[in-house]
Amino acid sequence: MSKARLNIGLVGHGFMGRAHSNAYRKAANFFDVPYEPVLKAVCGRNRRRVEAFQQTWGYESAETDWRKLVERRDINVVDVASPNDTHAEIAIAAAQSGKAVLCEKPLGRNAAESKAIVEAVEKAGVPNMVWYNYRRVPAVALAKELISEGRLGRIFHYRAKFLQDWTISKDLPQGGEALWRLEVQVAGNGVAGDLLAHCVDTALWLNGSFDSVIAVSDTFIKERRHSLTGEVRKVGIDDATAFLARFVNGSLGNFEATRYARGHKALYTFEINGEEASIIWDLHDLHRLQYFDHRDESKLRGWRSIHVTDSDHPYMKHWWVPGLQIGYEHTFVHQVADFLCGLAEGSIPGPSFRDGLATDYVTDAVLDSARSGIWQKVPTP
Ligand code: SOE
Repeated sequence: MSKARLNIGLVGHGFMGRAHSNAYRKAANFFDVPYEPVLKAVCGRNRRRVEAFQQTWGYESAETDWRKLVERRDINVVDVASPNDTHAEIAIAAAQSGKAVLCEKPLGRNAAESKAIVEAVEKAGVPNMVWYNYRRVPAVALAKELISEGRLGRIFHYRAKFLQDWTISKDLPQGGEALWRLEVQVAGNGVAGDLLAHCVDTALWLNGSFDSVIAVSDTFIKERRHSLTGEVRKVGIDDATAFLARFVNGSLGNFEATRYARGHKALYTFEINGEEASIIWDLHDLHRLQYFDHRDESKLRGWRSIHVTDSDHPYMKHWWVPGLQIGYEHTFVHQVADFLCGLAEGSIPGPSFRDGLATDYVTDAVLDSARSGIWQKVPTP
């Protein structure tokens, strides 16, 4: 029996546009989903480039004005994968047009913007989800299962870092296509929203709400040339930000993100220490979960390196035979599959836009604390 079709309108066709498009194409092949996503339209400002993307990925049409895409009656889902400064306007307009809305992380450039987006989708009552994809790495989902089963016992510590090194050169310009993440007006902030936000979203999911934070932050390169205008401008983003946290469950958090850790390209790791057991996960070895259980017989006790590829591990029965790994792009496929199932069941799994707002409350509090030098309470959304 043929499945109901769900027409996708994608705004933005950079790195994330590719990751999302690949996921729409694969989800119905590997998962028993109730809808078939149809690549109906892609939107980008440059006609030649958006049409090239349309051809490569098999979209039925291309638009150069996102407003036209949002108004189209044949679009069911608007996927916002454009730079951060466009998220609020497009997501709010899409909600007001009654579309389901998916949005790349971070939801807004700050919590105020995210709050407006949340209000719009909740007022319109439309399904919504933020692309915090690391929740859907099978090993991270397994960590969630182990914690939910109470295997770690009382949690004492949550430690996470996301390290990169691609902005160390002082000659790297800011702004423009591939470099908008360095321009504060477009990105909102630097590593706080781009990298720490991933650590915070995972932590909220695995360890619950934050109570308060205290942070340090710096901008190592103070001025950069703008890639489009050539003008040398002050850099407004945070290059490196670290913070300590108190969680509502009483555990202590320790977080760091930087683009100045020479040698590290995307080292996202977290470690959780509980009374009974601990877990460690590392994006560079994303199919493994390290697990230590103090209740094991003492002569055999030690860190287990679980190869998360078995059919009873999260998501894995949909892929290959046990022992064969999957990777980064599959996290987006999982997100689409979960979204489609949630749509049919009338309950979209997280992270919702309200969850995205919770992350932005934390990153705003972190940046406030870095400025003030004092502990900041984290509001609950
Ligand atoms: C930045 O380099 C970046 O691409 C982030 O924007 C992504 O969210 C992260 O997953 C990988 O790094």
